[in-house]
Amino acid sequence: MSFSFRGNNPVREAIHAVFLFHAIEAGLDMGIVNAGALVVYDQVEPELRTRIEDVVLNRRPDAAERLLEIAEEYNRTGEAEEAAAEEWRSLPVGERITHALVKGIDGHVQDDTEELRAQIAERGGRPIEVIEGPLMDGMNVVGDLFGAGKMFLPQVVKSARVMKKAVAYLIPFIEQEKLDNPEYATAKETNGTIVMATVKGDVHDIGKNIVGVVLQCNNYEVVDLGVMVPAQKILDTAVEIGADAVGLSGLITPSLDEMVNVASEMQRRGFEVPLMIGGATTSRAHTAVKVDGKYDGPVVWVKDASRSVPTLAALLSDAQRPKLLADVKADYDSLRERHATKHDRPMVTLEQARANRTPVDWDGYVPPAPKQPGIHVLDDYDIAELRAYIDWQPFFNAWEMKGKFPDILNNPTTGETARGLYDDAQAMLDRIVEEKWLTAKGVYGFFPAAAVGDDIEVYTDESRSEVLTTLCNLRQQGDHREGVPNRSLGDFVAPRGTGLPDHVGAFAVTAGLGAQDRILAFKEDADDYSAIMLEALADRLAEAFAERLHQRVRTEFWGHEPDEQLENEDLIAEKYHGIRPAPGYPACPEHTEKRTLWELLDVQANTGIELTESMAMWPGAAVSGWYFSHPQSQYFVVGRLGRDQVADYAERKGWTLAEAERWLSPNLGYDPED
Ligand code: B12
Repeated sequence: MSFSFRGNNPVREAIHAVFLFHAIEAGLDMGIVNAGALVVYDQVEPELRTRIEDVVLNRRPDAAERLLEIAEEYNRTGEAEEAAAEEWRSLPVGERITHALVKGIDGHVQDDTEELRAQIAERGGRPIEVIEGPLMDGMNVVGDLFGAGKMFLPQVVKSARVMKKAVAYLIPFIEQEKLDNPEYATAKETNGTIVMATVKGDVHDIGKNIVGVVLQCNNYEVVDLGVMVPAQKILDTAVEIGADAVGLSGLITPSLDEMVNVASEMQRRGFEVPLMIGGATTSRAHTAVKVDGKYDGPVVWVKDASRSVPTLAALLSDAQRPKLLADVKADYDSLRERHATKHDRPMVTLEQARANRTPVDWDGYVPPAPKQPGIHVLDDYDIAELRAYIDWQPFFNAWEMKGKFPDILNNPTTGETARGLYDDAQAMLDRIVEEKWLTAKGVYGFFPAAAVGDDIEVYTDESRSEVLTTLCNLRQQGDHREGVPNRSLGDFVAPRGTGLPDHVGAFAVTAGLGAQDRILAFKEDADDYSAIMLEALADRLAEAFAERLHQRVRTEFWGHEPDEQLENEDLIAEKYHGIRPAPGYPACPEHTEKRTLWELLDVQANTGIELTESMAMWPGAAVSGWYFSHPQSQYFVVGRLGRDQVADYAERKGWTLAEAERWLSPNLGYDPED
């Protein structure tokens, strides 16, 4: 039997909820339902629920007729609600604009802006008044609600889209007015101007973009220079436009040094404006210990988009600045003090750590031979397949939506926004797949290998007589309690001395090819919401690609777990044997190992993914790493390193000690200057 209900129909949602409830009761897999469209079973009105259950559970012969009967009534209610939803269209135009801004509705924005502009022009007013009046009033409401935690980031970004579209519509009129009346060519009134950039060598964009939109919503002028921006360009631009602040972003640890460099350059060039630091890899502690001392002007680490507005507002306000800076100074002083004692925590020598390696019994172990030895390219991988492997939790995190997925969809406070966001993501994914917005490419390979000390030798062929390359690994040096090993990735490959024919794998994948042009097009169309959404989805698909590929590696390509059968939740929970640590992640924090990986798999030629000088991958939506098949292999945190290991590592990499200390700086367990 089939029913057809229009649009986002309440009856259809209720049927979904009731059906799902009984399907789960019956032990059916949940993955088939679009959770974004769900209402909760308990919330379905009892009479409607009974009639749906009559159909779903086949309880009475006239069940279908009775459901259709009640559905008619609900449809009428739905229509009344829709009519009410459109009622705001009869408000005066100024109020309509405020309503559209607060609700993030961009469908009528051009018509309404034009109507208001014409009205204002008729009484001799100027187009800028549309911005300074109703648009700013609306954005102030948005800013206040966001600041008070009553509005959530996705809604704010949608509001910004309405604002930007209205402003984009007005710009030609404002420009024309300036030509007609040169005395009007004065600067726009804003709360201040900030130059923002992701530092040289880093490609991370999404966090900075979110912050940019939120600041713009609060009437700050944001000059966003994009990604991989050298210090000189950031600072030249700041001088050129008379910026009131500079904001830096970064995703990976090598960017931390570049931020220190920008701060030093600001000092050298005599800047005084505040420097704001943000991005996944940054921290209060790093800002306090490494950046703050390099620049005499204010240096403030900002946790997230919601903190960016009050922080910038305080930095630019003569009344609030002294207190903010005093608080920051007290906080940074205590962080520096704590950092100074950090090195006092006990560590063992490299020799002791090596003696406490992961106990693996190689006797009788039979290393699994790869089913597909050598290098394999995955050109244009099916994104429709990857979609099912998406881990949605980080997607909601990126949009600052707190709570666990999928519960977040039914959260009483945030559920509505979360569902809207999820529906928008699904709709965009449909288009990504159908219209081929993105191309996913990958390369993977398996190589004969053996552990030699902490490192892993990779051989040219199965004769294992010639070393092709060496993967350098670090080892934990914390003083662990009895029975807890000091691990290194090298522990998970059979040592050369065992003579066992073990292997190691490598991969690099991207789902970001083609993303940039479309992201730019969205930005040009004043649609940051879709631009950020696409970036977030490309990142999710890259991660899903890594997950799916690893699954196929375990079950087919290397084939060490041929019988594994896991659902997506189990994959996310890593309930399988074997690991895929990525250079930069805590078990292998040293980023230059990506160079070795690039050479081994000829990544650039095979996939188009490039490595920047800071070892970031471009396109940004990319993941690369190693495969280990041993059932005891596990993720761990290398943590702090002693001078002995850093010196040893420098020798193995053919580096000077200073070079090693630079690349390992976030992990140093000592101060190189001591
Ligand atoms: C999602 C994610 C990814 C995604 C997307 C990355 C991308 N293109 O941006 C994917 C899966 C592709 C990925 C890949 C990698 N990742 Co990653 N990733 C993450 C994760 C889980 C979340 C980062 C994120 O996007 N957060 C959401 C955004 C919105 O938040 P945000 O960037 O922090 O921005 C907010 C604030 O920081 C602040 N902010 C940001 N910028 C600015 C600027 C200013 C001026 C201000 C005021 C505020 C501000 O406001 C923002 C909004 O609230 C983090 C771990 C974590 N929990 O942070 C690891 C993490 C960042 N990744 C890491 C690593 C190592 C990698 C890889 C190198 C791994 C690899 N070998 O493949 C690659 C590198 C990718 C590349 N292109 O080079 C490390 C980085 C640390 C390090 N050792 O270098 C982390 C910290 C994980 C870890 N614990 O080791 N990653």
